[in-house]
Amino acid sequence: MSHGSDQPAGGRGAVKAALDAFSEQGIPLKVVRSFLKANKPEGFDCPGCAFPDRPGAFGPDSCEQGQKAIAWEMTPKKADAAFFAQHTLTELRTWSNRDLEAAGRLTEPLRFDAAQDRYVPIGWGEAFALAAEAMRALAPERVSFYASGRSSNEAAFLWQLLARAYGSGNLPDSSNLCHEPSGLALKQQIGVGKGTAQLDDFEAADCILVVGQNPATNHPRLMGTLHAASKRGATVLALNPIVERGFVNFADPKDLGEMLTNTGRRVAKRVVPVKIGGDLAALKGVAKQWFEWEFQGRSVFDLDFIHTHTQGFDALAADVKATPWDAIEGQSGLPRAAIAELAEELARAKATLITWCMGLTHHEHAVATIQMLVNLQLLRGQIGRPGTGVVPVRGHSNVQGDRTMGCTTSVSERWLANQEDAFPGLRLTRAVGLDATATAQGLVDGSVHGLLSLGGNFGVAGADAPRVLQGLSGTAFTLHIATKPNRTHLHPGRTGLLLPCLSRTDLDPAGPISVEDSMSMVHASRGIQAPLSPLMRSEPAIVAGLGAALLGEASVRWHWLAEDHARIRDAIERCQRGVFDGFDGYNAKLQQPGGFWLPNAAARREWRTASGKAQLVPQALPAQGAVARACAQLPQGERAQVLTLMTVRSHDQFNTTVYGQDDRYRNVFGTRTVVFVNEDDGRRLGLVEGQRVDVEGLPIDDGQTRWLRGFEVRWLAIAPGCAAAYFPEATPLVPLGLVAQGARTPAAKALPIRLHAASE
Ligand SMILES: Nc1nc2c(c(=O)[nH]1)N[C@H]1C(S)=C(S)[C@@H](COP(=O)(O)OP(=O)(O)OC[C@H]3O[C@@H](n4cnc5c(=O)[nH]c(N)nc54)[C@H](O)[C@@H]3O)O[C@H]1N2
Ligand SMILES: Nc1nc2c(c(=O)[nH]1)N[C@H]1C(S)=C(S)[C@@H](COP(=O)(O)OP(=O)(O)OC[C@H]3O[C@@H](n4cnc5c(=O)[nH]c(N)nc54)[C@H](O)[C@@H]3O)O[C@H]1N2
Ligand SMILES: [Mo]
Repeated sequence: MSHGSDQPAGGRGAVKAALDAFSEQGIPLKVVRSFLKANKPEGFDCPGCAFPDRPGAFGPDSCEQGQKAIAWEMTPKKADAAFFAQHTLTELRTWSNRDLEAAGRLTEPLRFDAAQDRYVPIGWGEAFALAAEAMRALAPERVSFYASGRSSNEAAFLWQLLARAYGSGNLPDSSNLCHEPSGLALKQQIGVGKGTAQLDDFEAADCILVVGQNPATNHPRLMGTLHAASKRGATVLALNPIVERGFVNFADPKDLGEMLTNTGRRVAKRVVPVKIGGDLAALKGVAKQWFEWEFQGRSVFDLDFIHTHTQGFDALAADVKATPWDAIEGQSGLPRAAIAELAEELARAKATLITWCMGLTHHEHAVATIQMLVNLQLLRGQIGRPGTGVVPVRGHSNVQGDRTMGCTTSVSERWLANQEDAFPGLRLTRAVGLDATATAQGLVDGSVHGLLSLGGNFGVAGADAPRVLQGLSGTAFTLHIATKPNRTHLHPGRTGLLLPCLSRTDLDPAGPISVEDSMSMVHASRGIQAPLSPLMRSEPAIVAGLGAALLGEASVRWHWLAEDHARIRDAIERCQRGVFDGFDGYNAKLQQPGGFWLPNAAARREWRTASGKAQLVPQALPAQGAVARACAQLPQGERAQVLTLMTVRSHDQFNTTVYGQDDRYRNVFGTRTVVFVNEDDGRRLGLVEGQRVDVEGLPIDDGQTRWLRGFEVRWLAIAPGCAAAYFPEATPLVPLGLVAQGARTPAAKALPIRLHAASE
């Protein structure tokens, strides 16, 4: 094999993969230079992820997955009326996720024709009139407005305005499926639901702990930052059931020496192989070790900080003390010595950053785990100083901005009142509506009658995909604003519209849009390529067209606003007063290279919590997780067969957009229907590598067994008892009711499974 397991993550392989993506899409090399504009002040915001830019950096401050996203967006291929005339929806439903999106960009508005079982062309005016008619026939509280995190602040602002003015508070978003637990945990503890660090902090930290995250695959720009940190002598640590290759062998595509020799270096000093779902125990173990050292006279805590800035120390101390080591070892899967080593590394550091991603949030006890992680930072005063902080690394490039713009079920009264003042005569509903899980449940039980989506692939991205898709087909109304066809679009309601929008790379006559990254930097983004068809419209223009048709222009001058994005920003500035700081002079500040930072009170050690202090919160170890509950239903003798499965990503996909079938970093080529297990577990269970198996998802609470058929077994360096398969292929295993407590994010990373020799 040319791509052996000794190849570094990143490096030449990453550059080649990115270039291949452009040539596969038939994009000439001169256009490839356009990606040099990605994440530059004069260019477009990379649609790849939400990790911030290095201001003023020279060269392609982008990465393999960003470049793939750009190549797929800039493709000359069209999924136009001719394409849809050739294929019925019944036929398209047999296509793979990859083939659907590989069909190309949507270029004209389409309407579902049930008699033909096809999408057929419709004019924009007619489409808006049809939508307005369908929506007027529905009760607004039965209609949901989903937002995936790729859109702009401007589109997101109009989206939530439209939903609430129509009378629906149902604003599910991809954050419900993603970092919801992080926002919730942080808001309660430090008063703001966002990360506290900035990019400079990565240069000042002497220790960076990366928890439940695979940055080589999913945030290559963070990987470059970690690589640089380790090179200057900072300690990088990972807590992860998989020894992901990027941690142990990574070559930075921007490091000429490493590129010439194609050699990587070890980035993480330690990869601590915690059991899936065992992080709360592991982090609590670190706290317990620190308390023991303090008790023995070694100074680990920042007592001044604890005294001045926190509340809850005694309760946390009592809780940690009462938690026995054997419970910590059992749940984390880590021997005490490994926990002590981690505790030692962190205790030694003067400035520690902790980042995390889906490995923490996709669990029933996600909020508790994140709070334990924040407890660790608070105990040592590691928030609000250079080189310190808590960093939930967001996924979608503007998912944080969507939230700031009010695309969420519950917002402040001030935000709503400001909008009513800004648009005289406007009335917005105060209803706290349905989130993503509630919307999916409503689609399954028939209580949600309409779904509109601003991007995303709602039917596939949530839990229990087959049932949700079936529910969508039974609705009265669906409307999707999208760049590419996907599976959700193939399940239209009785009235079904599919509307093609411009993307980040497309030139937009209404001027630049703006986005907010994971570290609260708001900056402008301008497209560079003429749209593939004059019939494509910007997202704000589509939302405005819908608003005008449904609600008229008396209060909100929808069309006037959408003609110039600066007008929408003026409205946002006005509505943000007293809501989120930092939007004064929005249009002017957007001209600054790199944009502007939305101040974060916690980063200044101002705690906007009820007590005015940062909260140390005791967290009991989870008593009966999903795997334990499922095992309890099995005869004693069969319990040892059960593995805990997590759904993960490869570098050859962006969520449900599958670019290709390879995962170089896990030695998988040409397939995605694989299930990874530890070799010892595999042999114990009588499996051989390469064998075909059926994956049995054990019933959790709802009595339903779920199956994946014909998956291939692969060995991987993964903690004992753990297994992994790719999202979205393994999504049918995720039960709709299994969610993070409090946040209701699907718990897609701790599924009890058994493997059986394939039935056919
Ligand atoms: N190439 C690419 N980039 C992406 C995306 C993509 O699909 N493709 N998606 C974007 C989005 S929306 C997001 S949210 C991010 C996702 O970024 P990640 O969170 O890095 O994505 P996942 O592949 O879901 O990775 C989960 C990681 O957590 C680990 N993990 C799973 N369960 C546990 C656990 O219980 N404990 C611990 N400690 N670790 C665990 C897995 O081993 C894996 O390394 O990436 C963004 N960037
Ligand atoms: N089992 C399992 N399920 C998961 C996860 C997991 O790890 N495991 N991860 C979860 C996470 S973290 C997330 S964020 C969600 C993601 O859920 P979503 O955001 O709903 O899904 P995506 O796959 O990102 O959406 C892709 C679609 O967005 C559209 N699109 C792309 N760019 C644009 C644009 O610029 N504008 C518009 N209007 N449309 C655009 C295209 O039509 C494309 O088909 O999935 C979640 N689901
Ligand atoms: Mo995400």
